[in-house]
This record gives sequence, structure tokens and C-alpha cells, in this order.
Amino acid sequence: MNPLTNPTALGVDKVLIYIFGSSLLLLAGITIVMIWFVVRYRRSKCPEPTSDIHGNLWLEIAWTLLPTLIVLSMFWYGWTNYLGLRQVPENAFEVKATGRMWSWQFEYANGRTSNKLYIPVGKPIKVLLTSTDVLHSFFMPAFRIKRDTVPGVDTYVWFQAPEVGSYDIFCAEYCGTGHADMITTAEALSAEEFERWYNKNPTLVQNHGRQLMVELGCLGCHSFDGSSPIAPKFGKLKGAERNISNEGIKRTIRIDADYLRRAIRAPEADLVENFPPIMPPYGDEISEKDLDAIIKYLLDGAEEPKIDGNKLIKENGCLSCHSTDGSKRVGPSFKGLGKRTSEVKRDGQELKIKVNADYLKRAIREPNHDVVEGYPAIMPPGAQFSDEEVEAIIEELLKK
Ligand code: HEC
Ligand code: HEC
Ligand SMILES: [Cu+2]
Repeated sequence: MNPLTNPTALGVDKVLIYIFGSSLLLLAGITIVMIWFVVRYRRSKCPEPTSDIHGNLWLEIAWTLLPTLIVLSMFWYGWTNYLGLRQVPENAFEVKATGRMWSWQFEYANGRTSNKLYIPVGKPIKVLLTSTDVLHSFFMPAFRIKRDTVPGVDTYVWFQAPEVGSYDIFCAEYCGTGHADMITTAEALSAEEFERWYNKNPTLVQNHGRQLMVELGCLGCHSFDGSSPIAPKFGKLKGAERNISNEGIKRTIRIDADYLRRAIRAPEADLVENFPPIMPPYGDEISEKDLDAIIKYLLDGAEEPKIDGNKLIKENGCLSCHSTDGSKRVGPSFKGLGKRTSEVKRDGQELKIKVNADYLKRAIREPNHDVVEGYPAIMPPGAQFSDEEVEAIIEELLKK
């Protein structure tokens, strides 16, 4: 397959041109014959019928068979090209798309999520579709693909972007107040740029270094929390002071990348004071690239990377129902939320609750427990978040 084509659009366009073209031809043929007959056999020219035919077998066979063949050919042509839309090339890159009120979320094999569909150009993309709440419809006009997303049903579409650029994505099924906001784009990137985007996930890069240290067994001696006394603790090491001895000569140094590199490749050279010289040197079993990842992780801190609450709020569609500027949308605005007292209904009873972390946690986890007065109980429960993620979101909400 030529990577620079748009196979799904080509297939659909061919069928459209064929059906529309043959309809046009028929229309023209019938209209021309009709006009010709009207002129040729008008009353002033032929006051009396000139012939008196009662049947013509061949003519009848012809006008039954010809239209049947034309219609069947439309069916056959349409069907074979429809199969092209449903048969996904084997090397397709898979992305999960979830429709929900009122945004699209895309999720990649490595756990990355985003609200725009980032894809490599020229590669078949299989989009696995589902919905969390109501019917939506995933529509990409540039590729002539449109498919309903239904809660509990998994389906798919595929396409291939012929050029680097932006392609529109819409929801084509009226799904409530914010339906028109379900607009986003597919960003087709060159292979290298896509690779960079795909691997740029800061959480993953930092965890890669940590992961390597787990795999290499460094944690047999070292710990992140100081629980192992036999080797120095891994922590935020950048700039920390160390008393080291090198063949009996003592020095105080500040930790930098070069020091860490030596400490791993040739631990016997600079020994950290008060520790036995038991660390084995690591040579070929750690590639330069992996070593860089480890060093980066050791320098910048062993704490878990901080979860970005604002990013979660943006990428999980909260802003399609909540504003941050005080304006009322489908749900209450986030502005000043931390200083508010919410009037809610709980089991039919009206309550006033001072907004705090506990209240917000419930509002995200079980939105129908307390429903804010004057709003419909349609907020989807944030079941996809870990506890840490909910905490990060709450921290951001309280600041707004
Ligand atoms: C057998 C136990 C052991 C293993 C396994 C081990 N280390 Fe060490 N490591 C030590 C000891 C003991 C020291 C302190 C003495 C020294 O400087 O060699 C040390 C020192 C270090 C230092 C200098 C730390 C500082 O605070 O100045 C770094 C960095 C380090 N190790 C990284 C690693 C990495 C990365 C691995 C895995 C690839 C690893 N170590 C595996 C025992 C170990
Ligand atoms: C489909 C629209 C919709 C989406 C998406 C949505 N919410 Fe809501 N949210 C509402 C509505 C409507 C209410 C008010 C009714 C209620 O309390 O259930 C509400 C209430 C809230 C409240 C309580 C506000 C108050 O004034 O007491 C919080 C907090 C909240 N949402 C947070 C979030 C977060 C965080 C997200 C994203 C993970 C989110 N919402 C996504 C519609 C939505
Ligand atoms: Cu929709």
C-alpha cells in the first residue's frame, strides 16, 4: 500500500462517484428522451396515434434486466469497498478512543492519554471505540469514517493520514447540551516527531530509570527511603555533598552526573565514606542510554513524579461541563470552589456543605451522592482515577 494515500476516503469516494455518476447518466438519458418525445410526438404534429403496439418481449426483458444489473453493480461495488473500511491492515497502530459527555479521550498502548489524537503519518491507525455514558459518533470527514460509540459496545474504525497536518474529529450523534463541544483533531506527525511525542511522557521517562534499577538489582543494597543501611540511599542527589575517599585520600565533593557515572561504572574509585567497598562495577550490562536514564532519575529525585492535577482536569473532559471563569455551564464553575458553601440534595434532603477536600473527593468519586442544587445529576463518576490522582485534582480545585 502506498503510504501517502488515504485508502478509506479513496474507497468511499469511488463508490460515491460511481453511484452519483450512474444516477446522473440515467437522469440525463431519461430527460433527453422525454424531451425529444414531447417535441417529436406533440399533438400538432401527430394528431392521431401512428402505431398501436401491445407488447415487446425483448424490450421488457431489457428494461427489467438493465436496471437490475445497474442496481446490483452499485451494491457489489459499495459492499466490496465497505469491506475495505472494516478490514484493518495488520500493521495498524492501535489507539483507544472513548466518547463521553462531552469530549473525546484517546489512550495509547503505553498508557499515555490525550484529548487530541496524535498519530504517525502514513501508517494505518485502528481506533478502538467505546463510550462511557450515552451514544456518541466518531466522525472524521477527511477519511470518510463515521461510527457510533455505544456504552458497553466495543467497535472500531481505521484510517491512514496521507500528509502531516490536522484532521477534524467530530461527534456526529446529538448527545446533549455540550454536543457541539465534542470537537477535536487528529494531529498527524512525522514518524520521528510522533516517536518523540509518544515517549515524552515525563512520568514514563523518569520511571524508566527507576524501573531499570529495579531490574538490575540495585535495590538489593540501595533503598529510596533509607531503609537499607548497607548502601547510600537514593534520593534527590543533585548537589548533595559527599565525603569520599580515593585510595585513602579524602575529599568532599558535590554530586553531579560525572560522579554518578563513575560511582556506577567504577565504584571502587571513589568510595562513599562509612560504607564498605562492596558495590560491583557495572559495565556492559548497562548501556549508555540506560545509564543516562538512571543518572537522570538519581539526580532529579527519587520521589514519584508529581501528578499534574490541572492536566488531569483538562484531559478528562471536566472543562466541557465546568468553567473556570465563574460562568455557569452544565455544572457549577470551578472558580472560587474552595471558598464556597455548596447547597446540595442528598437523598431528597437539602444540605449546606462547606467545600473541603472530603466533599470534593465524594463529588468526584460519587457525584450522585450529593447533587448540587439547580443542576442535573449527570456528572460521570471519576472511576478512572487513582487515589493519588483524585488528590492532585482536589488540590487544584481548592486553588481555583
Ligand atoms: C552489593 C550491593 C550494591 C549493589 C547491588 C549496588 N550498589 Fe551502589 N553502592 C553500594 C555501596 C556499599 C555504596 C557506597 C560505597 C561506594 O561508594 O562504592 C554504593 C554507592 C553507589 C552510588 C554512590 C551513591 C552516593 O550517594 O554517593 C551510586 C550512584 C550507586 N551506588 C548506584 C548503584 C546502581 C545504579 C546500582 C545498580 C545498577 C547499584 N548501585 C548497585 C552497594 C551496592
Ligand atoms: C457531563 C458533564 C460533567 C463532567 C464531564 C464533569 N462534571 Fe462535575 N458536575 C457536573 C454537574 C452537572 C454537577 C452538579 C450536579 C452534581 O453535583 O452532581 C457537577 C458537580 C461537580 C462538583 C461539585 C461542585 C460544587 O459546586 O459543589 C465537583 C467538585 C465536580 N463536579 C468536579 C468534576 C471533575 C473534577 C470532573 C472531571 C474529572 C468533572 N466534574 C466532570 C457535570 C460534569
Ligand atoms: Cu457526543
